[in-house]
Amino acid sequence: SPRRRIIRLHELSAHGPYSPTPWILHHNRVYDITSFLPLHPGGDIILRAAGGSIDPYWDIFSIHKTNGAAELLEEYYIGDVDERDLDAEGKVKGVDDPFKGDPGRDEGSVVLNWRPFNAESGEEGLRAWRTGSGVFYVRNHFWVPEIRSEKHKLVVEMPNGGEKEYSLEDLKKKFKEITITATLQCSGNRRRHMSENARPAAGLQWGVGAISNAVWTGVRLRDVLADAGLDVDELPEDAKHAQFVGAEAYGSSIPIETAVDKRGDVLLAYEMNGEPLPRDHGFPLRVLVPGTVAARSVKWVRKVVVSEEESTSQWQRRDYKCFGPNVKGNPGWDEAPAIQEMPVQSAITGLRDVSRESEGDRILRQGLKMEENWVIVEGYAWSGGGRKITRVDVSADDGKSWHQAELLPDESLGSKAWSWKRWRWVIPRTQVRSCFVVKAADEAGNSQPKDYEPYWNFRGNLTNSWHRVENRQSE
Ligand code: MTE
Ligand code: MO
Repeated sequence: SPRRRIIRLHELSAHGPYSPTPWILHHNRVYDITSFLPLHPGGDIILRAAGGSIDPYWDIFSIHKTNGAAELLEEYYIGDVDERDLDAEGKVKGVDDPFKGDPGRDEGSVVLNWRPFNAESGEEGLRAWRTGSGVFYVRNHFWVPEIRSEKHKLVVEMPNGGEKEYSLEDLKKKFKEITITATLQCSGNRRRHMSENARPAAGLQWGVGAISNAVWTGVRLRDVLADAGLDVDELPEDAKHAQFVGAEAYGSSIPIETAVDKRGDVLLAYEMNGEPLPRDHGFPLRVLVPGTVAARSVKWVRKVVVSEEESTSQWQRRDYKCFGPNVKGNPGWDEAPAIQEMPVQSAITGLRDVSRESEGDRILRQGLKMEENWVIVEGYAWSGGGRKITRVDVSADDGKSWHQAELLPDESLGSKAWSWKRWRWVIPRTQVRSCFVVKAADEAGNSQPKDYEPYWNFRGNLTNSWHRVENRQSE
């Protein structure tokens, strides 16, 4: 059995993320993970715990509690924490809480998880074309990094290894400021509908609210890459991807063509809805890739790498991929492409009954017959790649007959249709038969599938089958 050493906490903390011999703590036991590092399936992220306890991180990456990680660690055991560093209950003193610096949150969003924070825009939030920052959905994989904007540096690395550094001031001074409106949608939006209508799919069970629309201001990534030395019009052979590295542990990449597209509007954004980015949305700087799955819009971005390879992060190589409905467990990860542009999507976000009594309603003033009761059905429609929504088909009899919803005017900005379309349908109560259904079409003629099962995938990504809502009369 291994020789047992007694180790002080200050000794442990000297073996932190930058030490050539990183150690970690699990309960009261210390492990030297130097030789384990290249074997860790999750890569370098384990170093975040180096010099301290791994336990709060296993609370986040809960797979470690069931996959035998603790037994595996035993091979690297070197000793126990000195009793002087234990509290009265025998627990190690001052174990770090990774979430202790997270910001306070507005009420109004629908919280799925607190640590890390994941919340949908609630029904109120989803009603407006421009989502208020406080109710814009949040998808954090980790804690929210604490960054001083005046200290923040963005490093841009070229394929030959050359680097250039920009402060926020540099970015604002040097490059033309751009403002666009764009919808962000998580690849898991509406996953719950897939779980309910087909089979349970792994991941956060989002309803219709893992999508929101805001105004974004920043500078073009294209301009910054050009300044850092990339020939953006005559791309060199070894420039195939733009990788983004977040200040916590997250990262992903997009094809370089998307990054330098003149009409692609890919931004390094520092403002949301006319204010500095809120901390949950990437303060002080995030990537904004309109028309592309939101997983590529890396928050708290600290590095951009132009490379021949995609990001090696699990969010590029694993999680955000789609497979056939027969595939489970151990798919050919590398054969499936990372999700980039998104398919056409729509959903019902509100059902309201209006009657003679609801006099103030604009709809009634527009000349609907006062004798009847009406149902207002409303929602969003959006497509990836900047493809315009051309039609929203709605039904009040579970898809037997269809009508055209009204596409509402809005103030979208940018080179393409990056923002969702709000739509509305007003139908007499007496004509409502069974389920309300919505499906949309985009300018490429893409539409949404009817059923869920043929599109079920075990990660529950890209759910876009017809959204059905039970006919219920509101009180
Ligand atoms: N960037 C970092 N650094 N960390 C993250 O956890 N989550 C990604 C993306 N960028 C994430 C990130 C995912 S999966 C989504 S859906 C969007 O951010 C969510 O952006 P939002 O929280 O501003 O709505
Ligand atoms: Mo996401």
